[in-house]
Amino acid sequence: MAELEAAQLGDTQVHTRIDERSAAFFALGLAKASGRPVAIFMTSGTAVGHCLPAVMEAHHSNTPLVVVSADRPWEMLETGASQTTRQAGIFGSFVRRFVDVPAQITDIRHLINQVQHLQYWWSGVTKPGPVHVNMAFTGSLTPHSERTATTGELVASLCQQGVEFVADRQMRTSTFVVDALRTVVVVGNGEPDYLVQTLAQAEGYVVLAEPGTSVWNQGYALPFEQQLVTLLGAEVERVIVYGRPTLSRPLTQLINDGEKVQWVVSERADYPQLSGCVQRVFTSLPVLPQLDACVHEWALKWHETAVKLSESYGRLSLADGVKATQLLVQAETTEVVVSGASNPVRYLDLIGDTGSRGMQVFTNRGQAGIDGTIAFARGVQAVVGKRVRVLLGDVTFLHDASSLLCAAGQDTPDLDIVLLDDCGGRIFQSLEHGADASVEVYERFFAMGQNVDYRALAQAYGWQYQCFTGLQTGDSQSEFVAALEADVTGGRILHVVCDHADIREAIRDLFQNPFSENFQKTLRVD
Ligand SMILES: Cc1ncc(C[n+]2csc(CCOP(=O)(O)OP(=O)(O)O)c2C)c(N)n1
Repeated sequence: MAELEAAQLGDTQVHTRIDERSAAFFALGLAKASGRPVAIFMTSGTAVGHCLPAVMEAHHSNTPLVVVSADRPWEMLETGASQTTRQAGIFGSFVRRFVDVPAQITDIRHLINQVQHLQYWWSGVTKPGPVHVNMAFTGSLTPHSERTATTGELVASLCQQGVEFVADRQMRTSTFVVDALRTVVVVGNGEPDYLVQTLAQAEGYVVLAEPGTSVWNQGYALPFEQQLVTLLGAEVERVIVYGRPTLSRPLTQLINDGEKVQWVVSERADYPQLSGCVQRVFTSLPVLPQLDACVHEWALKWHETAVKLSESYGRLSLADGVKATQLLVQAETTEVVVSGASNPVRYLDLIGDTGSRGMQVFTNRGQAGIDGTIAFARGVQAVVGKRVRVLLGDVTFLHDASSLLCAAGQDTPDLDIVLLDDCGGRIFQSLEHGADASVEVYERFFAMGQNVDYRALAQAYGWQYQCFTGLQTGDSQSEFVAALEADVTGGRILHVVCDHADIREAIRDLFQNPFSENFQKTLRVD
């Protein structure tokens, strides 16, 4: 119990028992009678197993029980070390959530963040239930060991409600006053259905959204979200997150910045927050505060910067893949786009067309996998019944090439597969991997470019095929645009050969301040 003694317990009471089964049922009684969560702490081994009956009861009766079990570090498991067994997941589906805490924690905020996510289960916004936290320890847990301090943090964060969870019924009674916080709304995939209507009525808010969200598709978001956050993010005072943004580092940093007021709108326990700095989680759409006129003015600056970026990008030498994406989006004939993961969806984001033409973009951002993209697009095409354009990298294409298959006697679908062929996975080239690995290591283990005759492959599956090289030249661009505008039926593979040598620099150029002299110098003079 040393950790409990060390913790900031507030008005939390501590009881002791010698039998874990009895302790767990005692805790259950406390929790049921008080309606408040009760934590039970025990050593490793069979001690944990003794909690199962009480956990089962807590599950079926929606009682907030928090089982905190001590464990040995992973290297001692399954080695014959004393008092070790398989504690991970021991309660199976009887707990709402299981957290396995390693012996070494590099940043205590991560532990606090996990506890804050657990608090969802006893916040009152959903049916409560038991959770299990399994904590590994190296050495003995003495009153003054380093790990005791960590456990103290765990206990302290269990004792405080770090996040305010706001449910629908609470919202109706609470009225927001006008406030003057410079606010950015960030929308990721999995956003609520009626968000567009909410944002249509919200004035003075800067709205940023990832491609594929309803807000992006319907043109409600500012273009160039990554660039804008990089340039102006420091001025933001409040962030409101809808859905699960996953696409870019600037946005990830913004929504995890503890210096800003952070609100999340999510009905899920795994609401997006990595660093434990969220203050409020709304489990249904909140009525947004009205913003003071000075905030409206501040938001105008974001709009002006977006316009400036848009003007400048028309004159910037874009990398082949980015250029192809831009031409694809600008083509009047592009109505529905399926974007593969990796760079293509980021190119869509970077080039800044927010789909104001009503272009519809579909992405699979739930897991951001590169798998199944062609099959997925065929599914989308079968529903929308018009030509669908798929934007994907070569590895993504090859991963799912077998989905080009059509049954005997069946026509290929009305699908344009725009294959950005930069000979392998190039996303890592613009990240640390690219900077750290030698060219040989990068090509072999990260890029993994394959030797493929795409023309022959297209022919084998009965798809039409066109190849475009040197997209930097006007001729090649016109050829590509002509292909996009052609009146055709059936499936086509539009193979764009991309030069990837300077991709890192080309992407970095997109992040310059459009008002700076330096940036102006990088523009093409027509
Ligand atoms: C199923 C699956 N396997 C592996 C990954 C990891 N991964 C992310 S991006 C990427 C490379 C994709 O290469 P490519 O399709 O050529 O696109 P590029 O990076 O060149 O834009 C890989 C392997 C993943 N996201 N999904």
